[in-house]
Amino acid sequence: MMDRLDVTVEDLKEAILENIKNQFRKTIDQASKEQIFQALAFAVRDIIIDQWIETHKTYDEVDPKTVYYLSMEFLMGRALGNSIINMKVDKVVKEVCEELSIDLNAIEDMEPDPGLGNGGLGRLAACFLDSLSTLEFPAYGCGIRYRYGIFEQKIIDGYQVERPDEWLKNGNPFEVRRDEYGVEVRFFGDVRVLKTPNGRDKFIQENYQSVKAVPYDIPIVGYDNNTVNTLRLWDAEALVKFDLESFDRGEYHKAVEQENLAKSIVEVLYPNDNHYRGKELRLKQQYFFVSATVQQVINKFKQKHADIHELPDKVAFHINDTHPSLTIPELMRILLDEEELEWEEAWDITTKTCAYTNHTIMSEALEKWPIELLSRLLPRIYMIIEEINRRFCLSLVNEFHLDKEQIDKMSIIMNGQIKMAFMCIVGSHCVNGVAVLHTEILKKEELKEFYNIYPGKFNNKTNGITQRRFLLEANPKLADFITDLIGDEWITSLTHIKKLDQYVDDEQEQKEFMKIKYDNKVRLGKYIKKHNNIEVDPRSIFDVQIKRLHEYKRQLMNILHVMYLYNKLLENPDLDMIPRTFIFGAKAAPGYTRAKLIIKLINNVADRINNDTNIKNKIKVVFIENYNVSNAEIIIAAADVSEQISTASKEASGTGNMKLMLNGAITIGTMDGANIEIVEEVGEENCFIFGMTSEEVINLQHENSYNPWDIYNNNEDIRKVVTQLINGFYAPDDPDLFREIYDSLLDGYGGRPDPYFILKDFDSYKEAHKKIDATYANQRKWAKMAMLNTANSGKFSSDRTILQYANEIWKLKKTEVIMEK
Ligand code: 26Y
Repeated sequence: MMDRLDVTVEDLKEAILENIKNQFRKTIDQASKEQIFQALAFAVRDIIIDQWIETHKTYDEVDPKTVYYLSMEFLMGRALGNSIINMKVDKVVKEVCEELSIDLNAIEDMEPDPGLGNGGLGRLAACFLDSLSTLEFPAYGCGIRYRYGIFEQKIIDGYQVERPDEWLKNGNPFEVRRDEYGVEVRFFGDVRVLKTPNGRDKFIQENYQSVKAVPYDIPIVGYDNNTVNTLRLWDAEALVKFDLESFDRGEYHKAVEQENLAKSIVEVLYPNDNHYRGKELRLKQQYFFVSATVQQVINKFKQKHADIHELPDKVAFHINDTHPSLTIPELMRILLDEEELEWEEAWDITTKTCAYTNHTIMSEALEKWPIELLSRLLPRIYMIIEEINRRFCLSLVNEFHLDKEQIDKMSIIMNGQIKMAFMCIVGSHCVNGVAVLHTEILKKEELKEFYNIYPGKFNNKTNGITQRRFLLEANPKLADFITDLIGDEWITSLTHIKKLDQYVDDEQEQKEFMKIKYDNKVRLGKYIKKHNNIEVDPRSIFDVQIKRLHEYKRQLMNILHVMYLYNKLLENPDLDMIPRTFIFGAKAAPGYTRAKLIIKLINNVADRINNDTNIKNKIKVVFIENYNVSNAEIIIAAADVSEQISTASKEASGTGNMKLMLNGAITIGTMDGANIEIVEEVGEENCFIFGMTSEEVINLQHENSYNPWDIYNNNEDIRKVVTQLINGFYAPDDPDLFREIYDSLLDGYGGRPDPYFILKDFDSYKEAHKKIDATYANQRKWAKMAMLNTANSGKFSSDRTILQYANEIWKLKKTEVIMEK
């Protein structure tokens, strides 16, 4: 067996120098940091390639069942550092860098952060790929090679400004174009029905427009094994090349049309998170990568297998939220129209092959495509969806004996719209939520009608995160500390981290743990000084809320509490409190005006407080520009407090909560999403829990009895803070700037009170913060609690999650890759 550690310092050094010479005609002293990055990245890729080839040779021989994880988003983060760690060549790379006087951190910073996702859903997909490779499961991630990922956020005068994310500007050393797997994807046109001699209808799409889908493969390196799976991102090209030949044949128009269609489809990631908009281009994107994936998988399957009925034994399609839901009718189309199966057999194969994960219960995030749009863009697919629905509704009558009212509620097609979540439930053998509470709400509230008829389909798979990126790579000091104490099994088996329990009362280890946190705070402090030009004190409590900006996540409640504390300090500058640094990182969807105004509010509050010398630096507020995976790694390692404060019932799971816990931050949170399971693991006494429960929220919603004005009138602290939104305190030049936020708290939702219950939860949030202050004053107690958080995070590894998916949904077998010498 060839060991990866066979990579020698000499070999790697030579590879880097050769790359610099051949690609840039330079010596290392002449090369720029960017060029050294390219040279190192290509050298690392060369090490990966042999294992990548061997992995697929093994898959070819063993022919194992493979999962295709279809997702519109993969929020991968940088590849170089992660590949180095997973290949276990980090020591060799460090030595080479020392010998060549390369500053590895500075070189790693040259890599653009591939941001092909918005937030939690996209990052989850990336963690899953890491775990699939590490656990040696055969898998592909399938998505879109967007030219532009999530926008780059600039803060100008306190406002969010979006800039294009040109992540491919200097090429991508980690991708390989695979021309030979290109397939055609068709849009628009009409469907002609032909009667064949055997009486079967044949469906022919005519007058369509098409594009060519071409895959780019990116290696996903497993940790300390030989498995390298593939993230396959589809690019679009014109099928008819814009050349003289077609020009001569008068196909000029067609060529231009195809070019435009192709270019537009893969142009940009939609920056909306949890907010649906029925845009034609987004539907094109969805069908484009789904159709390319399904076609290519079927082609590959048929090269090895004569009987298409065996597809579910070899292939699992996983539908990550409804965005790739067209997998279901596309697979039906191929089985019916190309493989010429009967409906029943095609349906049996499709439902056995597909599984679906729901990531949200908020109605504004649910995809519903207008019939007019879908049937025009994808005429044959629409016919199939209609037939799926016709048969489904028929079964509701005949099998489940439901009445018309009940059927109307469940019909996939209703009021001119197609409800994609319903189609996913009907067309999959398995439907899962992403945390226990979320799954229970799906079963008992949002999807109860479906749960009643298909109870066996529903199950929970609590989310997880990869400890390799979010501890081993992001927090090397803590990782070494843990490994020195308990060994390194936690890297591939996170439950072992529980062994830290025996040290939580040990004063020496507590001090060491806190020293590491302090060092990480110094590191973040430098980042903040450089990017925000704000001095922060690493001895203050670093209180962190990092996630997409959304009203349900309640960044507004956090900043209102900061405003409240500031008022207390203005009244009494000697107020006894431990200095606090409030750190925010959040992108708002560009069209989400209120979310953007909350960013402006945070920045105005920051400006005023950070520059007020009267309060003796007791509070600092920092808004980190352009929150992404790379700066998350730095922030998470440095956090003392993890803000997980969504209105209970609204956050499906959350995964940032897990990353912060793993790194020894203590949660201030509501009983929502996976917070509930975090509390279960670490104990309520080691978190700061506050606020209404999901039951209370749901009841209050039903009763419709919430009156924020009562709170406003009876609570002086709250009244003062809320009034400061409209009296110019934070916007002297434009006192009405934040009026819309003021209205939203009191009666701004079209006359309905704030559905996120910010004022209702405010007092208990405030009390929880007081407890944080008191607890931190006792450093030994804090250290113990923080260490207990790390020690009890074992459940939240994506390895555990993926093992459950693989065993219970996909039925995959571990397929070990052995390298020939
Ligand atoms: C329809 C479209 C605009 C849309 C685009 C993105 C809808 C939803 C999304 C993204 C949703 C998302 O990120 N959901 C999050 O998924 C995480 C992983 O399961 C959860 O931890 C988190 O609670 C949930 O908000």
